Amino acid sequence: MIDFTIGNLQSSVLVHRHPANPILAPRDIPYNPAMVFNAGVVKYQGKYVMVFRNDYGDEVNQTILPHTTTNLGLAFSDDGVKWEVNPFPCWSWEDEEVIRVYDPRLTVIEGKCYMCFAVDTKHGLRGGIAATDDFSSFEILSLSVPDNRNMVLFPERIGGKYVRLERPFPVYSRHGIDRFDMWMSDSPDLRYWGNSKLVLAVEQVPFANDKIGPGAPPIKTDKGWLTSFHAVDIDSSRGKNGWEETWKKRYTAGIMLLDLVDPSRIVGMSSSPLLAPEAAYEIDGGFRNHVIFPGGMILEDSGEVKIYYGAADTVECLATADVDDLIRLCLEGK
Ligand code: BMA
Repeated sequence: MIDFTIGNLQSSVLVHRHPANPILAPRDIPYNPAMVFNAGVVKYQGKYVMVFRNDYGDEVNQTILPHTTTNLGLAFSDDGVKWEVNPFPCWSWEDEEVIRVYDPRLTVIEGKCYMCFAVDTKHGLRGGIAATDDFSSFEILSLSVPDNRNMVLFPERIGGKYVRLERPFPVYSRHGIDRFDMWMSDSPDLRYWGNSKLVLAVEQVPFANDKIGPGAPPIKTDKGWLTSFHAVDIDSSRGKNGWEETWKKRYTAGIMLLDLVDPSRIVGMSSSPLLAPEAAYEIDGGFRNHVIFPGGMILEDSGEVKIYYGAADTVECLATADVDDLIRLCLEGK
């Protein structure tokens, strides 16, 4: 039960929405799209590569909900802003047990590309990790037990181990309500995961009263691993706010710094959201308005950080910020 509401939230003045937003929308997709969002983005072999979530249905409009059928699409870019979409989806996993794969996150480690993803199965929600060379075939390396998702990989081994952030769904000890936190596990080979630790609890985030989860894969800075997360607050007075009958949640993006050597240790965190829903494409006309869901973060040589996020579960957007500003935000806690 939610015992307090969060109220009005604003984005940090240090982050800038790109004027080309939304940078990818259903109109850009050459096959059966309805909502194009929650993408993973990396720089790989000289190009920006995006794998995005495409939800589609037989009949899509604002009164008939999409049939939550999902595939993953692929797009390439030379500048990270203008995207060329491949003519076909790159992955939908056909298996008796699998309902759909969604919310991809990409990380390049030692020159190889890995994709974390969520899988709805008939027996629970699993977090997966796959390796790919060409974004058309994916070798599944590991699948968690239910319920876990929002996995992201760090872009290098730490202390010799691969490390991931993740978000399990602890129902029993959290009294069956959404009080979900961010965790971390490590692995010698990306297949076997253990040594799990709590990283950030939802009650440590002043702009969440519901749940949090990892956002984009962390980027390395000299002050720590710069890491985004999504934070959810519920206000039961919210009513219809999108295509569904009611949508009481709001998703914002937070930012924090994790220790370079022991990333389960938080070095600093901004006490306000980095991005809160404000732009028209975030608050109006979407499937679920007031949702910002970061899934990709790229540090450019210039110090610019590109932050890719799904908006309103309907389109994909880009915001930018200076890396030193983001570090300061975390260290000053504001
Ligand atoms: C979460 C996930 C995300 C989605 C968000 C808002 O639980 O399903 O894929 O963007 O809800 O609907």
